[in-house]
Amino acid sequence: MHFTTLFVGLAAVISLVSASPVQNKRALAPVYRSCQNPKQVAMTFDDGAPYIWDADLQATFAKYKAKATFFVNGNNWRCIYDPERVEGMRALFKDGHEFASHTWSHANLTTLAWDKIHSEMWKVEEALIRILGVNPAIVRPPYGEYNDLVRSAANARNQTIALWDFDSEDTLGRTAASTQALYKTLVDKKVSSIAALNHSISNSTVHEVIPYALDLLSKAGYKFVTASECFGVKAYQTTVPEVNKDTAAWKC
Ligand SMILES: *[C@@H]1O[C@H](CO)[C@@H](O)[C@H](O)[C@H]1NC(C)=O
Ligand SMILES: *[C@@H]1O[C@H](CO)[C@@H](O)[C@H](O)[C@H]1NC(C)=O
Ligand SMILES: *[C@@H]1O[C@H](CO)[C@@H](O)[C@H](O)[C@H]1NC(C)=O
Ligand SMILES: CC(=O)N[C@H]1CO[C@H](CO)[C@@H](O)[C@@H]1O
Ligand SMILES: [Zn+2]
Repeated sequence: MHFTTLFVGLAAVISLVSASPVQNKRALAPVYRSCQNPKQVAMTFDDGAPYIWDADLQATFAKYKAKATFFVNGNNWRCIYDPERVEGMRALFKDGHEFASHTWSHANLTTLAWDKIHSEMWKVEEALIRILGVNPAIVRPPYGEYNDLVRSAANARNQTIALWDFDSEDTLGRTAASTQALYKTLVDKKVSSIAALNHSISNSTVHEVIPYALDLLSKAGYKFVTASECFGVKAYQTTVPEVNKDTAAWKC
């Protein structure tokens, strides 16, 4: 019995040692789906942010002293360089909300070649550096679709991949009431922690579901955390002074 355990243990050590040079050749970014600690909830918003309801979302979160995370696209529902969107993002950022990459145009990264993946990733990083002065350390691939090429591209860019473990399904044509019911079921199940996916481009998400969900979750004793706190990673690789200068180049 002891020999078996020892043997398995040794075998594991040996395979770790021999696997590491191979891994280094083409290291893959880690993929996170769930918070590291119990009673945490990360409310994350994709696709919009910037979108037209950001200020309303900001006010709702302020009521609960809660922080959200925005996985932004550069050019999806709106252009990230639209002056109103720039202003909205800066206001959220100043309030302590977190920003991460959702890539430039919401393409399915698993269909793209290496260079195109990098360009989808870089263009939105450049926008966040220009607008907020931060280079994100977290990327969420559109549709949650990734393969090893995407993981190695993220790793080469010093980024981790963040997914979710609760989909509020607000893009699937649900009514606000049925999305609220999904949150209710989740809280009733007393799940340990929650990394929730929502879409800030949905009117009913922003105005009906989120106020309900924040109330429910805070009463159930969950602590609202950003994606980086939830997954236990850094939010940003570097922070640089805001680069507000040459805005003529800020185009979608
Ligand atoms: C993304 O592309 C892969 C590979 O072609 C495909 O299997 C998958 O269904 C696509 N996902 C979406 C959401 O379009
Ligand atoms: C958004 O939803 C609210 C109700 O929650 C409604 O009053 C408003 O007209 C909607 N706005 C748009 C642009 O659909
Ligand atoms: C990589 O990102 C981390 C934060 O996640 C940062 O501390 C580190 O400086 C970055 N490394 C490089 C080479 O940019
Ligand atoms: C815009 C977007 O990413 N929509 C996705 C949201 O999540 C649902 C469920 O995972 C997907 O079906 C949508 O494509
Ligand atoms: Zn998306």
